[in-house]
Amino acid sequence: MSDGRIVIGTRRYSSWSMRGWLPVALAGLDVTEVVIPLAEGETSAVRGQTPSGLVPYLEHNGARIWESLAIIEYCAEFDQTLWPKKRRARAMARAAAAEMHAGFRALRQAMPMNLGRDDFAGLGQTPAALADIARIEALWAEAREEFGEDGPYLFGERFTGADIMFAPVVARLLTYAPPLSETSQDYCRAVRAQPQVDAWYRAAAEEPQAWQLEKYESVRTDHAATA
Ligand SMILES: N[C@@H](CCC(=O)N[C@@H](CS)C(=O)NCC(=O)O)C(=O)O
Repeated sequence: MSDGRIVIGTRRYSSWSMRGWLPVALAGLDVTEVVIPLAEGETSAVRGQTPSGLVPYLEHNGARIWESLAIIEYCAEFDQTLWPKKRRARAMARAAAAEMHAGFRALRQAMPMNLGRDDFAGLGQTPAALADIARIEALWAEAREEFGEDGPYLFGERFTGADIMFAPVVARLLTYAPPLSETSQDYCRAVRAQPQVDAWYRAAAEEPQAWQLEKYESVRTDHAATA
């Protein structure tokens, strides 16, 4: 018998689920996975199934944790490498993760996560989304410059809570392909190749076609990049 369960939505689309599932996988918690396919329109398939009516949601040995960032913090109690060892780096990693959790709404709206499309390149580039991307690139460059010397991730060798929070952003940047610096492109490649991220992509590719939703498969083309 497992120690609990992690409730997630459709992997292809659910960026917050990815942020909750990755730390559980990295910390090696023994929980059963429950996938609730997200629904079309305004209907919620999740309401009533978790305390907040949202995914991800973790139950583990009697602890009940909703909110992806709280799940990362919970998992970091079992795997302390989920935050950098040095206090200054840990402070920045937490600030970066919190900034992601609270913001970048324009990017999230213009470029919804879709792990299965290779024909969205150039779409979604609203001025506000590009401004979010500029801030994200500045933050990534600062972390890489100051703390990233011993590995490919934001704080070096270990894939931390900050990388977890940005993994679905990386997924969006790979799908929508806005212009990025070399540093950002290298970082995106490293995150995509990270074993647990790759496992998430592979499981997403196995999801039934019936789970695909029009609202995420049709992206507004009026914000396509001009040549
Ligand atoms: N702040 C929450 C956001 C969770 C969230 O918005 N999850 C979305 C899926 S990505 C959801 O459950 N939506 C309900 C639905 O689509 O029915 C967190 O960090 O976990």
